Amino acid sequence: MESVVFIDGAFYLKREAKVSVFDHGFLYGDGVFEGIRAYSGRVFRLQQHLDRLYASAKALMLDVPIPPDEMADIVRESCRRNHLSDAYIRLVVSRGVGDLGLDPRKCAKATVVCIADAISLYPAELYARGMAVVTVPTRRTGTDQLNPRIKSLNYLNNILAKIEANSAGVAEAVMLNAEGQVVECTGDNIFVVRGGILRTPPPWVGILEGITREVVMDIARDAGVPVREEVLTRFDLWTADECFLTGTAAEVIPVVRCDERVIGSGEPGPVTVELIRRFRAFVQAEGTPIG
Ligand code: PXG
Repeated sequence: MESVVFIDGAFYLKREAKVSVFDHGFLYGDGVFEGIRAYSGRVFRLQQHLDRLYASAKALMLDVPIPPDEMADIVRESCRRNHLSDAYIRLVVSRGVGDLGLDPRKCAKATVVCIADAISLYPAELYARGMAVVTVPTRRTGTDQLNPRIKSLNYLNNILAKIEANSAGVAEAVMLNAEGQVVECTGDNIFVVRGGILRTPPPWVGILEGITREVVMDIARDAGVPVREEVLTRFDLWTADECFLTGTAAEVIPVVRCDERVIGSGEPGPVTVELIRRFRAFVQAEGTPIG
């Protein structure tokens, strides 16, 4: 059965789900988005994703033409119509249709899209054995530039970083800020464990404050693992006992090599394995029912 996609108030068959070439999301990357998961019939952290979406839109002075409670219904309805109880949901709000000038005032109304699709999981082997990453030359945009807290449609720095990881033959790129501090990966936050303490870069170095990151910090504290938000350098990655990434798509995924240095034992460490186990249980235990 063909899936359906919500665009501006109606559902369209996937092959007919199209937006205008004059949409400034397409012409300029002018817009915001969210990637959300549903597990076993419940949308995980829906309110937090909506809060971040509306905050990103506000920062760009982008009026979302649908209030948050209706947006929540659209997300749930998208899952229902596509008969999905486990889903990857993409919400996009773009500036809308305008002319060829970049002035957003020419765009009368924002375009709202909701796609609910089957989740394509990373290979189980990556979780069991861990992945390799490299630090890359392309920097994460600074907080004084395109603020990384805005989850915008402009991901070109991250895409360049991904290309650099591809060239190095590894699965992910670790991005640094202008000072060379560790920020995050192209679509995931990063953590290290050393001496039993979990460390992750603080918001001010220029991260997207990941919803999975927050959940994992809470889970770790509940498990009795001390958690610190601290500036990390490449040295801290190379000399960590354990390392992992967090994100809506990847969940919690171990990292066992960085810049050709073996991390810890070269296998996913005990804290990482325990947090993966707890995270998987946690996502099944809460969420907004799809209905
Ligand atoms: N950092 C960045 C730059 C991100 O884009 C995260 C961290 C993790 O945030 P959450 O809230 O998901 O824990 C993201 C996540 C994907 C994909 O399909 C994910 C993101 C962006 C684009 C694609 O893997 N964002």
